[in-house]
Amino acid sequence: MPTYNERKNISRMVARLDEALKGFEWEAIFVDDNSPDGTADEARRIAREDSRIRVIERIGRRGLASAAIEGMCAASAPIVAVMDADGQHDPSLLPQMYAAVTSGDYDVAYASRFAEGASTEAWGRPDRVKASGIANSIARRVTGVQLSDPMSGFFMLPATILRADAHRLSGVGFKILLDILATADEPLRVKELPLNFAARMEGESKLDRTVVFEFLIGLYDKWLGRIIPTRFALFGTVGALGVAVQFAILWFVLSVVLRERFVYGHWAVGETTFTIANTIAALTAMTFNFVLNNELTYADKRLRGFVPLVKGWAKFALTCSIGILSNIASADALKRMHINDVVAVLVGIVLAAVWNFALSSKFVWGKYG
Ligand SMILES: Nc1nc2c(ncn2[C@@H]2O[C@H](COP(=O)(O)OP(=O)(O)O)[C@@H](O)[C@H]2O)c(=O)[nH]1
Ligand SMILES: [Mg+2]
Repeated sequence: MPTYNERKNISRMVARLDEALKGFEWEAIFVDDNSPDGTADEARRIAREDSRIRVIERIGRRGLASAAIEGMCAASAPIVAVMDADGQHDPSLLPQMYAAVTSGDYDVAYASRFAEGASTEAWGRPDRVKASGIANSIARRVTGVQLSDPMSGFFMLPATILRADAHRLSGVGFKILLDILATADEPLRVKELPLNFAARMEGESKLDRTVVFEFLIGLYDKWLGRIIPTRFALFGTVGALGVAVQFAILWFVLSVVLRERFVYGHWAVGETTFTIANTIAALTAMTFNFVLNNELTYADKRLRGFVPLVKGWAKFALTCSIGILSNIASADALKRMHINDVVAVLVGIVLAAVWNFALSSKFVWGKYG
């Protein structure tokens, strides 16, 4: 069970598992991303009295998919399941799932919110029901996985199948079941069970805000992630937005604030004014890139708090300034070799992007950065 701020739900979850799994030998692993509400402490408190309960506490990491993968890999049981810790997934389906995956007829069993006999009424979130429906149909088209609810987060499979593919799972954004199904070389035989998807017991959804973004990232990762790594694609997209920001600020300062005319591709200003305006624009664009990368590209390693943010920004600025030098130097060199100016500039940009990405992912958002 991946958890983030589920403190109040842990003991209820354990009690419900105990009830649902009477007659089974089981272990439950909570994979907590250092939740500020003390979820891990609560789980450890229970674990001290019940050795079937274990806790993996990850520091400086975020992410539902990677938490699920790590939890499953840490299990010693031959059959593993993933479920939410907030009570939305009914544990009484676990024995049916177990029967399916041990029958020899199925490789995976999962609980569908949209199968015949399932319901999402108690969820109380028609907006999310609709969003999930749309996401599911896109996911089916892209991955070719034909299930009524490939985005389900409640499933069971033999640990051997999971371990065989674990190194190829993307672990970002995507719903993990879909990832497993899309990654497997041989199509997996899937048993679908109808789920009455409940409202969460306590606390609030973490996925409401990011669900669309995470979904798009997940699709990209499966689609083109092997050609251009997802994180680099995000970094590059943010960088391209930064270009637009720089131009917008430059235009704002020169045309709007200073009311300078723009004729034949030039602002009618002195060199110093232009340099100052462009410096302001470049610094703003860089700060914009830093903030966006911190929010999106490195959401799982996000820097928080005033001091870490200022330090991160300074390191990002240093990285980018070296990137700029290599950008200009390489373009100059190519130009001297009589390569087309536009190509020379583009090569410079790509080189700088790779440099900035490689350095800032270690130096700004890296663990020891
Ligand atoms: N470890 C970990 N668990 C998470 C994270 N985000 C969500 N979860 C857990 O994943 C489960 C599903 O998340 P939830 O917010 O309920 O999503 P929703 O059901 O789609 O609204 C819950 O048990 C969450 O506590 C995360 O970043 N890390
Ligand atoms: Mg939930």
